[in-house]
Amino acid sequence: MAKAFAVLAMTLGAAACGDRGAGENTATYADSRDANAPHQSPAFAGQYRAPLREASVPFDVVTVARGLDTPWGVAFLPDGRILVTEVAGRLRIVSPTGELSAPVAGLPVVDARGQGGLLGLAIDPGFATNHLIYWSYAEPRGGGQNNTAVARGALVDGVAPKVDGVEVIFHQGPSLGSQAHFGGRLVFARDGTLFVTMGDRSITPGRMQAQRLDGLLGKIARINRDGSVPADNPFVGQTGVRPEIWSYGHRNVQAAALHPATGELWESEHGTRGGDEVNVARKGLDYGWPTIAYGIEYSGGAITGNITARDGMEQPRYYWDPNIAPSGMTFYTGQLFPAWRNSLFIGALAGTSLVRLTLDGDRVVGEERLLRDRGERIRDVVQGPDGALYLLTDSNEGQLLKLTPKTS
Ligand SMILES: [Ca+2]
Repeated sequence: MAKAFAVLAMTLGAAACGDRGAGENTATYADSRDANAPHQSPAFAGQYRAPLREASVPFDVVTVARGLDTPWGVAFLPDGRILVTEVAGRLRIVSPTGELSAPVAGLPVVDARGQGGLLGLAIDPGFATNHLIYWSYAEPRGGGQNNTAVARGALVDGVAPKVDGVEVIFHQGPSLGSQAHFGGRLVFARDGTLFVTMGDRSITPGRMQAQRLDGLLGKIARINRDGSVPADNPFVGQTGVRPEIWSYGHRNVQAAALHPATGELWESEHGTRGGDEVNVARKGLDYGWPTIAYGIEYSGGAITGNITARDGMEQPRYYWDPNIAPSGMTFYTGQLFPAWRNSLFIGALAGTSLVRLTLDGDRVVGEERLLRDRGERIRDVVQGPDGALYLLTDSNEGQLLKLTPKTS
């Protein structure tokens, strides 16, 4: 192993950081738990266990809405109302004062077993005139099979809200009989194309397709608003390759956001035990899963070839061991919390906290865990038009929370 790491470190042109076990000052890291894979070394300094950097910003946690049954995605309409998905298949409109609408009618049936259900949301950049919204979901395909899908429709307001003209614009293929790893975040790029994050479906037949370009398992896709393929996607025109693919080698991407300065797509994905990652998902690149990975199998033991780096495969910008289980992310750009500007916020499920990463370019230089005292799984985080941070708690008694500057 030592020889393999030395060769890989040279190949990468990056100095290995050495054994992070002995001598590490864990008191300066945000997580005091032991690593699952202490034998592994990061590929570059700062890729792992960034120093604890607490901004010590005082804030209040305000409950905007409660009584949400396992909410998953949250998005703001231009008028300040809030859309929230509940995994069982219900889409709710939340007023600024916290009233929940009746479920929005007209959505396709979802497969809500396991990690499936109604998932992510995006609002059309032209919503003010076309009223189009987009949602991702686990799509039942018969015989217990399913896949991630994306639909869109025009939101029609009223006492009984509905979506009109619904079209399913994207189907992940192939379908598999699995109830896990649906990905599900939707992010509009600046050019108006739509990124769709997906997973490898967890089971071995899916995992082994994350490196294959003839299917959409373990990929991030980029599509036009009508579901067609942008002509400048990286694999357009190649025989036997799905042209929707933007990047590949992903395990399960449940967090994604555009960097406010560069416009690039950042994502955070679930690894195995000790391998959650932050990546900058760039055009046509391979993010390694399952050939390279940090951490170990959940069942114990090494992943695939037990290597963490290989030529031609991208290193994560950052990884966690032990896991946080990342879901939902946003770059903070608002005025309410100047000390948090340009931080990357990520919801943590297993980590039951809100992770704040301090960045220097595409390097993570500090980490802080907020809301730890509440002990809640955080499923999504977005910045509201008022500059507050809005969070969903992952629970069958879920809440929409808002962080605002402390008033007393
Ligand atoms: Ca990776």
